Amino acid sequence: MNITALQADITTLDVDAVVNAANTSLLGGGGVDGAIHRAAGPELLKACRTLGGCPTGDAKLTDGFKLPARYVIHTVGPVWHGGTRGEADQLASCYQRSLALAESAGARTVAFPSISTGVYRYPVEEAAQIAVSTVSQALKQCTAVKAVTFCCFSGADLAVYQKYLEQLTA
Ligand code: AR6
Repeated sequence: MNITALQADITTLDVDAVVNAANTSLLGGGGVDGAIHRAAGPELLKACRTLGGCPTGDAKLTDGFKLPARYVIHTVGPVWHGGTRGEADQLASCYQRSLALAESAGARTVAFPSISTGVYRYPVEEAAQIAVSTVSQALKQCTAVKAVTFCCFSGADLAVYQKYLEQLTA
């Protein structure tokens, strides 16, 4: 299948583009954002400073600098407020906008972290379901992007993503 999940540190992945779960400032933070900035080096922050931030649900592209990945796609997931403030649509939009940017950059392989499910507290079950269904739909419109990986940090998250991926093929 062209959509898979694995357990890894996303900064180590040899893919064309890694997606960063950033905040609206795009100026760095903790979690996967911190890890990506540390691994990419200070040039990444310099590049991000020129972008003027990013609204929730949207995405912006930079080079990957010292990362194995050629590009970083910075997207801003929603903060979880119980699910009644449009979080699901915003999260789906992160995956759609990120894939659209990957497609226009000509990236063939893309890795996503589990957007919003850390500091932003989105429940992983709901988030994984949205991630898998949105990516499987959006990939049908892609010609450049050939493969997407969900890069899970924990084994527990990986099990959830695997479950929804299996349902796709069932
Ligand atoms: N590789 C892959 N996944 C990771 C890594 C890594 N190196 N490190 C953490 N994760 P989070 P959010 C997982 O909190 O919820 C930042 O401060 C983590 O276990 O990184 O979207 C930003 O600047 C979780 O499953 O992102 C924002 O302010 C997932 O990545 C805010 O956090 C997302 O957790 C964004 O919060």
